Amino acid sequence: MEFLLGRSLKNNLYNLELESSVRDVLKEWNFNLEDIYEIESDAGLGNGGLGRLAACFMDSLATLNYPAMGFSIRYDYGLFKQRIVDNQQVELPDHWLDTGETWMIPRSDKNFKIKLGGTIHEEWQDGKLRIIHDNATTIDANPYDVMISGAGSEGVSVLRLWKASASLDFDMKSFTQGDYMRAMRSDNEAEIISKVLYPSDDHDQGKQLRLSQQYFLVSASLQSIIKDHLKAYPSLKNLPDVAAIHINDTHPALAVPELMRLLVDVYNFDWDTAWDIVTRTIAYTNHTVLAEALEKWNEPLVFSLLPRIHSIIREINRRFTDDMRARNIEGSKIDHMSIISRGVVKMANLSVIGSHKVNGVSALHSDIIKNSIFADFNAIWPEKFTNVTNGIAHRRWLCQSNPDLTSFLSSLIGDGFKTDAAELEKLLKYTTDKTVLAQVNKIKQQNKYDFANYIKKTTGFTLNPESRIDTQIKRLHEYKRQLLNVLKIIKIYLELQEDPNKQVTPQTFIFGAKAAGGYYHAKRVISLINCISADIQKNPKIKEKLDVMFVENYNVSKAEHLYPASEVSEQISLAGKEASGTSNMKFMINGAVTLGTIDGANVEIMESVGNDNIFTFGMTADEVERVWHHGYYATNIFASNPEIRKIVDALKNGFAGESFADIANYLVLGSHNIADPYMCLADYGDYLRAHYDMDKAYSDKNLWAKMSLVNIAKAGIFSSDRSISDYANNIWNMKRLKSKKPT
Ligand code: DL6
Repeated sequence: MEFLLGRSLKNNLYNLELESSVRDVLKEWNFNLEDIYEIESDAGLGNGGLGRLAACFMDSLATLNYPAMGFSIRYDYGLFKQRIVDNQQVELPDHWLDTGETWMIPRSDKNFKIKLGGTIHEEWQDGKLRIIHDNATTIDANPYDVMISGAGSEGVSVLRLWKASASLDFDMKSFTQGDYMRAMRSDNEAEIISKVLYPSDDHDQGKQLRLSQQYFLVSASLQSIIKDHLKAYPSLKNLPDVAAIHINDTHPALAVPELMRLLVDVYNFDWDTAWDIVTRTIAYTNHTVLAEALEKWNEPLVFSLLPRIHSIIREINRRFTDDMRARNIEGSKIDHMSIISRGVVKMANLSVIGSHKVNGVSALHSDIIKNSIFADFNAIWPEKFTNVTNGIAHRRWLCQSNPDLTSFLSSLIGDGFKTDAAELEKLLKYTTDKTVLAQVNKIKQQNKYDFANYIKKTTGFTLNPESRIDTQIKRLHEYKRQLLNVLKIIKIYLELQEDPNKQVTPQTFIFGAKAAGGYYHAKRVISLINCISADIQKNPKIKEKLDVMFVENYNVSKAEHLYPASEVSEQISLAGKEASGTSNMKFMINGAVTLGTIDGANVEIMESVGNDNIFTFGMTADEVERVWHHGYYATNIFASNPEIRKIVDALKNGFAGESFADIANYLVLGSHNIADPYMCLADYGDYLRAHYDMDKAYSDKNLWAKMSLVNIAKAGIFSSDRSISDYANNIWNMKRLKSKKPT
């Protein structure tokens, strides 16, 4: 459902090795290529990490010559534009198609029809019992292809985006009967399906329109895959041998019953053969363990919107539960694993049952899904569960966005790391070379100056490039605990208010985050950050030592400016809750040092750089579970810690004239006396300890540069090239195409 592409011009010119020729030609016409880049709107067809991961994968698939297509929706409006007005988030529509349309090739030869609503019944036709779908609303799916070039390869990944329109047949019927209004209405009803991306991440929306979008996407995409397959092969029997369909979280989980429908109803396969084809073709990645993000649909809604799909899901579930009973599995476990129970359709269970492989996105997360949400499935099908740690397109996130660092690395170890990120390890031999370390610091310092200029030019905010840049950029969510970072900032702020001459490392805390429009708490944290920032601006003496900046409308393009300039990477989710995280990898490859919990891919970062080159703190995932079960008593921590009491009082008194008593209460009392479920106060003390350890290391420039270089050197395994090779080898059973290019 999501591909968070950002801009495409720079990526394509880079991958096609055209950047310098285009720059030269533009110069002749008095244009600057960088200015041209800035004109392009970000394609914000995704919310956050999940969508950006998919975009990175398209780049790696093309670069590694794996023939692949992505399918999504051509949302007229991508993720909303964020404005901060009176320190609060305001959501505005994102008209990305203004420039985004440039990249799309309409494929009017590949339209498909999708049926929603109506009723089904069986009818004998030519001696065969057929399913007849009556009174459905038919919608056309019109494809628009976006080509994503590979770097140094001939590969091109195709991203097919479906636009919904009223089916001509349907309109014409109404028109010819003189029912103009009805025809117009159907036009609008159809088009609304591809109108807007749901701006919610790690949270289930559960709206009818969202279910229509999901079915629209999977039905159009599967029809397209089948049509292409049947051009090359006489039957769909060999589909699993030559194709792999990967569902990115549960959003496209309807692919399981829809492929069954196409095989059984349209291509006349018997159930067992069809099920064998489906389960050998489809694989599923889980991207979250948060209960509120696991999609569930009310069965009556599925029945009324997708009557045939509903009957197929029921049959899949009947066969599955029969099988479980035959294996003598306990009733309560069967209920827990079943797809439909108590009037609810559980998309994660449908995805597990319909896939041959299920993976988590970091080693820790994959363990957690095996031992918690999918433990019962894992007991029956242990071979189904595996891990593929996430990765990032390092060419975009290092080579394109940090050119000075990249050319310095090339001067040390050659260009090989651009296509084989593992070669970054060659840098390890320079970790004691003082000249190299000094250059690492110098490049970071220059990037900080460039960033400060960019911020001044684009926002008017004055940022001290000599201060340490400490950054937390990701969606705003309670579990990611931007609030914990804010508590630390308030502590430093209170100390400086008490003693403005106190010696502290000058530091600028940067936040970039969008909150889902209806997520009250997250929006309050955004206001809090902005109010603290506004407060500090009024006090120039404090601003020299402590500053806070909120980057409005954080998106892929802004991220490309932020990573090269950042020195500290804040990765402070409650352990066990962040499936992987990918900003941690982008910071690392740009030489920032992680200050993080033992969560998601931070664990693998810690293992690869070693404990000396990362600052970790807080409860482990097991400890979190234990505390949660024994009861989390925030009031006790509050009562016994005067520092926390001061911070809570400061929240109540407020910043920039606004009280944050609601957040103070959330931390200590919570609603219904359940305080902050993400337990900020429990990790606060150790977070501060790690912060001061980091302060100490930062004061030694040579040591910090060494840590930075080790992080860069060890970032190779977090390239999405490695993730894609893992998927290809362990899940898709897929070979790279041979390049026709002479080597
Ligand atoms: O796997 C990509 C990304 C992870 O890095 C994040 O840790 C995880 O929170 C995110 N998951 C989602 C789930 N969304 N929904 N629904 O965005 O996936």
